[in-house]
Amino acid sequence: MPHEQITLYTSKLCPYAQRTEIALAEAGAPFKRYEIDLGNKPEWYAPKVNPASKVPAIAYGGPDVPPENASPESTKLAESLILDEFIGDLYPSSGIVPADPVLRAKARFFIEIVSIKLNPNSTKFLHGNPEGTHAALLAGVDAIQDLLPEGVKYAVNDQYTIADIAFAPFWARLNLLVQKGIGSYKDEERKKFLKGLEDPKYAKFNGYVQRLLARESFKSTFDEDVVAEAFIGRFGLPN
Ligand SMILES: N[C@@H](CCC(=O)N[C@@H](CS)C(=O)NCC(=O)O)C(=O)O
Repeated sequence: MPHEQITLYTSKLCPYAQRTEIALAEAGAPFKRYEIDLGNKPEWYAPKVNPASKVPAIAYGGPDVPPENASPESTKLAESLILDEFIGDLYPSSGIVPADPVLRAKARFFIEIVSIKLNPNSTKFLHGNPEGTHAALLAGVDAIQDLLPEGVKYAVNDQYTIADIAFAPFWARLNLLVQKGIGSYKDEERKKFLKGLEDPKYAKFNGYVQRLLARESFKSTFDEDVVAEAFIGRFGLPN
């Protein structure tokens, strides 16, 4: 299938945007990358690209124009999970959207659990919200580990899919910030979380996340220093 041009509007800081960058890397899709400064978004971005004014967004097709001047002839698409599936549909050989309906449903279910059971606890934890305890965060880890099949590499089987893509950027940021002590949590909570994760009962989860963070498409789209610096700006220097 011939592919039309893809322009990705993204930000190195944003876990949602990294999802789409990973999907494009997995697909080996050529694309133009445009970094949006989230603290000072260009005034053309909402009217010309994404009315919600968020990253990621894609301009697909249309003439080859500078990203600042997106053509009305290109299709504008947004929402990281939708973009990941779109890229998987354009590039089925990437395997990121499982062809098998059962595996596809499992991948989507995994994403749902990450969105409901882990990410909100992670945000609360980082912000020092009283509900964001180490125990709540570990309960999110439990929920994910329970979904991981035994003896396979990734969330649904040995194939790396949209499920893994959806989770990796969020885990990477939490892991980075907790390891570096960046966040509004109490240090005691941080230590309890890290100690809890060392429990051998999390061997399956820990093996899984190690594979996620070692994946080339993840590494090539994650700028640890930029992310850490931005969060220091938000939360202050580590204790
Ligand atoms: N549900 C959206 C969330 C995207 C999102 O919240 N992106 C943030 C950056 S991480 C953003 O662009 N924020 C800009 C703003 O809200 O003004 C997705 O999955 O793509």
